[in-house]
Amino acid sequence: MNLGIQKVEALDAGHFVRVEWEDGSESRYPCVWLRDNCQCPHCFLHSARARKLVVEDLDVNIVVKEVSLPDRKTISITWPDEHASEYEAEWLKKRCFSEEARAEMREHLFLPERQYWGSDLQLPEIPFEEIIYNDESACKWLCTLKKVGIVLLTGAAPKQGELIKLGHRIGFLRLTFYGPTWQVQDKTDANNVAYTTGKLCFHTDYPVLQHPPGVQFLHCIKQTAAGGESEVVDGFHVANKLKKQNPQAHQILSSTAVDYTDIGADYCDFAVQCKQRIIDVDSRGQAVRINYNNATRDTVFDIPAEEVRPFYAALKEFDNLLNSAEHKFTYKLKPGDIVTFDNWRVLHGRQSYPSGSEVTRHLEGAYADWDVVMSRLRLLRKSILNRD
Ligand code: OGA
Ligand code: NM2
Ligand code: ZN
Ligand code: ZN
Repeated sequence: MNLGIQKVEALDAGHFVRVEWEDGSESRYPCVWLRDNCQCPHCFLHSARARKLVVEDLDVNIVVKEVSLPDRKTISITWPDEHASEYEAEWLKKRCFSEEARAEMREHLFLPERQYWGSDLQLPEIPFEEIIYNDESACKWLCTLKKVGIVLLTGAAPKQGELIKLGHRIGFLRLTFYGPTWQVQDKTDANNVAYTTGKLCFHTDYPVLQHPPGVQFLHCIKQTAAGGESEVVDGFHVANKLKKQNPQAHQILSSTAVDYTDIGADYCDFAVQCKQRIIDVDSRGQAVRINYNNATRDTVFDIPAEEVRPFYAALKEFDNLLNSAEHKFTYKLKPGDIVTFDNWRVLHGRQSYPSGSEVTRHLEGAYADWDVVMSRLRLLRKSILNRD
């Protein structure tokens, strides 16, 4: 693990430093990067783990004046202006520029591994108590949430307030216009279709926000006897299927900016507008976020008239795939269940249920940002690994 260095030399007229490790492998570091990342107190503020050196003071053509190996765990560089830098072997090894080393670091930092699923989903379950009191369980919860996109927490108290506890466990919840947490139940003059007894087709929450919530929690407090079943579908898996089946439809949905609107009052009054692509893709065309709520899709549609019908045709194709028996998974929440899911990836819906004068169904909901969730995951993983 803690590999030492057996040789160090300057290469390419001093533009690179080559490190030879004790196992015979090598790493090459560009000098401009080494100078930029000098760890001395003049260049780096250790209390903040942050760079003090400014780009203005960085010479992009810098070369080393002298490089040496005072011991097998450190390399020493003197720069042309006599500034001196030291770099530790372990620190350098982690930052090696080889394809493999960068892939390893990328995986460590971002856990990009994904398990796609369809109707065969084995909904992962963990007791709520365990993730609150046990770091291994909390880490397992968040890793699975990242990899699979959905985890059911069981055995929470069937009363409001459990999601506040979950918020404290990760750090903090995401406040929106619907409040810090929100009550999904039949309401008179509902300010959102979710607050009725009607069916909710597959959707992601809140595409009307520029940065939609990454993670959603739904805590079942009361469940109706008839109806009210939940449905989920893996949006990334279906987006891949659509790309294979109908590349043109995928192209339209990943390039058309769709208008969303949400106007009303709740936590405070609001008039939110946003443009989102229904399938948001990265530079390689891989889906990174689904932004789809048919209820809040605006009547305003800011595209040329000729493009409208092809858009609807593409949307219908995607919607059909989402709803196919092969892709969707159906379950019914019980009081005390908290479903936690990736709101950028997993689309969710619910069956309608009978309306009446009494409240027969009540979920408490909340959002969190992926930044907060991933931050907690990294910290939990670190504390678990360093324990023994
Ligand atoms: C929502 C929602 C699901 C449910 O409130 O956005 O999707 O089961 N609710 O009521
Ligand atoms: N609620 C559940 O995009 C949406 O309007 C999703 C949000 C009302 C907080 C519903
Ligand atoms: Zn320095
Ligand atoms: Zn929803």
